Amino acid sequence: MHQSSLLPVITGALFLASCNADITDSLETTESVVYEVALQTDNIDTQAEHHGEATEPLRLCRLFDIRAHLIETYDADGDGLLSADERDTIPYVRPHMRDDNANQHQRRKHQRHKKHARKTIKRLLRLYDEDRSRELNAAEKAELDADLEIRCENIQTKRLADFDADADGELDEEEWATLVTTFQERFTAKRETILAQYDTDEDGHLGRDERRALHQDKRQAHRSARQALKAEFDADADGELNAEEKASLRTYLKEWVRGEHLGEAGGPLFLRH
Ligand SMILES: [Ca+2]
Ligand SMILES: [Ca+2]
Ligand SMILES: [Ca+2]
Ligand SMILES: [Ca+2]
Repeated sequence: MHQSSLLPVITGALFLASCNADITDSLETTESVVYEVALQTDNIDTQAEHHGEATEPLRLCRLFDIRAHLIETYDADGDGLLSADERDTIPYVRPHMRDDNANQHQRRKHQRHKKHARKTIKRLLRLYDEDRSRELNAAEKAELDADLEIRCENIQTKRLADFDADADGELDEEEWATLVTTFQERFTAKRETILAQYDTDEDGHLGRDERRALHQDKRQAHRSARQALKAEFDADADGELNAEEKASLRTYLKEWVRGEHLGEAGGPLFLRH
């Protein structure tokens, strides 16, 4: 059994080594979904029906615990890993496809989400790939993992500040319920703002052209945010980032990963969702 499961891995590795792979390919699926969830913890943009499921990993900080929880809940074939298919069944990681006959709209949404998540993880990995080898070595990975745990601690501190009504240092069920309702309301409000702006035929959801307009604006927003960051770190104002300027930008972006700028405006859009 070990042989049969190792062979594709080895072939895969050789293949990747030979074709200048995308950095996300260097990451095993289980690992990448743990990172996705760890990044999400600040902002569970998910449908109301999945909030119950989504709040469980929200309580966890250590990547080890997130992983254990995900394996326990979603490892359908019990091999101790999450395959791409198993990952896609986690409702707060991917928009749910209700059944095998999911309609085209659901499928497209699912695909878009997947692409977006992959991009986010790619940016995250590249930020920690100090030697630009297109994969994270043990030291680089250790830094990322440690930063994500600090992120979670910072998020929990902020949550206590925001939701620990009786100030006993933890969130009881009632306080959790308030947190979840608040997140839900935020999600609904965000959805309404988007609809107000892009649902031009006012049928309550975004058709193809309407979505295209939304995505165009989003791309533009990402471009502007990147340009703004670049300008901010271009200390000698020569229009380029030299090695030193790049290094300080990376240091700053890592502060965002660690959740040291929660609730602030600006910063990298890929860490805001
Ligand atoms: Ca599995
Ligand atoms: Ca590396
Ligand atoms: Ca409390
Ligand atoms: Ca410069």
